[in-house]
Amino acid sequence: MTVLTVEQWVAETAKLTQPSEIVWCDGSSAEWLKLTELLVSNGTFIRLNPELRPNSFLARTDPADVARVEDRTFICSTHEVDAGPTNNWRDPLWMKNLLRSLFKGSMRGRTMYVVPFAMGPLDSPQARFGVEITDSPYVVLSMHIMTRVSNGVLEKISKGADWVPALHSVGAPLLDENGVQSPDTTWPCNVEKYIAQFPESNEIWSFGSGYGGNALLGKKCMSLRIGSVLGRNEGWLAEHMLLVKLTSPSGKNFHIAAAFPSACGKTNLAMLRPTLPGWKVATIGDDIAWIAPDSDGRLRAINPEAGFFGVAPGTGLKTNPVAVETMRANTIFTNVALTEDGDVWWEGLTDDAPANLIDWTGKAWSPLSGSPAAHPNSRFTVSLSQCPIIDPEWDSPAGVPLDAILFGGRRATNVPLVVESRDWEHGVFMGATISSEQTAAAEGVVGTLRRDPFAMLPFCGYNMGDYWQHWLKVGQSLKADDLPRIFQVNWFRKDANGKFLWPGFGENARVMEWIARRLENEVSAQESAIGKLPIIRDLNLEGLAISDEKLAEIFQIDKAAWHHEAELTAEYFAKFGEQLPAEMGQQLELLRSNLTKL
Ligand code: GTP
Ligand code: SPV
Ligand code: MN
Repeated sequence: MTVLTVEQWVAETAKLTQPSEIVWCDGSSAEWLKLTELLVSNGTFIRLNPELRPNSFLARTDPADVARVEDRTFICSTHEVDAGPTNNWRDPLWMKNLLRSLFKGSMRGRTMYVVPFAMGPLDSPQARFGVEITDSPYVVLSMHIMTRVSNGVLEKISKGADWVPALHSVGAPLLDENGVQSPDTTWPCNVEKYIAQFPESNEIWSFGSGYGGNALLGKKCMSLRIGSVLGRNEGWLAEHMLLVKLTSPSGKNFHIAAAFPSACGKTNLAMLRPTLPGWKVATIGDDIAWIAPDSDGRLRAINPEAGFFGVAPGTGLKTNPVAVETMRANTIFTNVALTEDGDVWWEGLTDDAPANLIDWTGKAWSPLSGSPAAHPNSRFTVSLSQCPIIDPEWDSPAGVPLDAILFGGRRATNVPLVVESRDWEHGVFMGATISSEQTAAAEGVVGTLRRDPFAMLPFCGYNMGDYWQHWLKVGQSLKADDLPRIFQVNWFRKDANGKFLWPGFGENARVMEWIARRLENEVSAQESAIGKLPIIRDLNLEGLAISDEKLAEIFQIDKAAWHHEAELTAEYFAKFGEQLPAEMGQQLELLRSNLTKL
């Protein structure tokens, strides 16, 4: 709950940050035109060839500002236990003092933009409002795409709606306190970075980075870190999940949400083009879902976002043709390579790189350069409305009823292609125990296995143990038959030579079909130590060249490896102390006793 009016907050912030100008944004196309022209003229944007990629731009960041900075992300609750063992905690007063000193004069010589935005359709009962103050026009344009920016938001706020003040500065003033000017760069940022959430006052302060989730504050900061706390207080769930409608050949619809860690396949599954005849997928969301019980006692979900901020590398006509079609125009590309004819390229867009590329750092590139042409976390930012398979209900204020929830990660070993939970509690255990190989979406060593419960490790705004408890509580408050069924999937299991066992992408439709048939009770499953596995003959493998040996390997449950996994889970759970729900301990005991029976 904010005590200040928007105007008061803006005035107070301007006094602190001392911008040369204040601009109130309305999300209009005139504003888009003006700011894109500004960024082209100051060199932050390169306008792409309008004949190949109309109204689209390439931005190259500072090489030290290319991903979310998890080490610099803080949950500032009064008590450390409320942030929990998986978050970086700082005392809110201490953090505010520090941030005030950093923000002091941080916008000198720059324009301060005030961006009112809605997460969710403006009139949805599930929508939430925010106002981002930023000194980055790149952020304003990205917010145009990713959220619903409009004056309607200010109207809602003036009529009493709650709102989240979200303050952002790249931390690179152009004038010092004596008015001495320093030259601007094409990607201003600061070596010192702070992404601070205040879950007790619903505030966000972000300093020093202009990139992605660090700077587009409606996304991870508000929709997940602050959102998860609002959800706990109010009885709903804010999740790092894609959302799709799957339609069977007979026309039956299934709404499915899936939580996979960053860069583990959400956008790809959200835009799945099934290889199975007759099956269809329609996209509703690719990164965030807000899920709440409705008056019929079912869980309904909305996608609070309005755009995609998708991983570019690996996105090509073979893997994700829908994404390629979506970004045909009106797209901001960040840190991809530039082609000779003024278009974009990245590893995986085509099999071979075009000649004479300029890499993401602005240097001439060839396949012999020894480094990728596009940064591994390079991204495209584009409106959901441009997706050729967007579901008409993506904008529905009431959201969609959920039939199934999937948990997944990037696991070279152990975790089978698909396994169904026995019940909600077991499903929560599956979510709580996800581990995944680290990707380039965050700073850190790519490839190391880390726990990423519910794919929310970097995004949960409170104690993860309490978050599991909240999930259990939501399940207990509804009838078991009305709850979505929970599955675990893994597209990334590898053979002894390090090659993926499963072809993935469009072929994941085969797993989705099995899930749909389970929801319809058309097929049975076999009980195993870790949950319900498919009976192989029930998987639709028509037209897929995969050997029986490979298939067996994809579903193999290695007793020793799982015993080890259970040991690691016990160690992990111990970190949560009293916050670990008893049910999670019981599920672990059940797993252990199942394993001894193998
Ligand atoms: P965030 O936007 O960071 O939250 O990522 P995301 O979960 O949406 O991941 P995305 O779909 O963008 O995929 C990330 C990377 O994984 C891309 O390089 C994809 O090509 C690759 N990928 C996605 N699905 C599959 C799959 O089924 N199999 C394999 N082998 N790779 C996949
Ligand atoms: C993720 O890292 O999960 C993303 C990209 O979706 S960012 O918006 O930077 O968080
Ligand atoms: Mn994400």
